[in-house]
Amino acid sequence: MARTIYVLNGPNLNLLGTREPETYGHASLTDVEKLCKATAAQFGLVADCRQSNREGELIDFVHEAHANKAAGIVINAGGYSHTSIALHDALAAVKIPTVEVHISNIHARENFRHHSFTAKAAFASLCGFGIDGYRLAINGLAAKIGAKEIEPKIGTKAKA
Ligand code: CA2
Repeated sequence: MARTIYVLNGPNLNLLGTREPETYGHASLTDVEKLCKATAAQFGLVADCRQSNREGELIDFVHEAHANKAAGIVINAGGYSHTSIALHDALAAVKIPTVEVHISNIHARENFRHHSFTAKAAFASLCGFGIDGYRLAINGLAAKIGAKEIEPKIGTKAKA
C-alpha cells in the first residue's frame, strides 16, 4: 500500500500562530505539520506537508501527489477553498481520497466562506475543531484507505 499522504496548506496559513489567535488559535504551521506527521506515523503513514500562497503551486502539489502514488490528501486550501475551480478540478482529476480541513468553523463566519469548491472533490470535510481537525482528518483518511493503527497509545492496549 502507498504510505505517503500529502498535507496541503494554502495561502496565509504560514501565518498561523502569529495573529488572529481568536480565530485560528496559537499553534504555528510547524506545530500543525508535527501533529500531522505524528498522527500519520500511528498508521504507518508518512505525511508530506506542503504550504503555498500560490494557487498554481497547490495544483502542482496535487499533481505531484498523483505522480508519487500518494495514498491520500488532507487539504486546507485557505481562501482558495472558496474561489478555486482550478484546485477543485485538480483534486477531482487525480481521484486521490481527500479530506478537506478548516481550522475555523467556516459556516459560522461570513457568507463568502460558506461555500467550498474544494469540498466537492473531497470525500469528507471538517471545520471548527482548530488544528485538531488535521488529526481527525488523518484518522478518517486512514480508516478510508484501510491503514490500521500500528502503535496503540499507552494505556489503551488490552491486557492478556
Ligand atoms: O479556517 C480555516 O482553516 C480557513 O481555511 C483559513 C483561511 C480562510 O480564508 C478560510 O475561510 C478558512 C485563512 C487562513 C489565514 O490564516 C491566518 C492565520 C493566522 C493569521 C492570519 C491568517
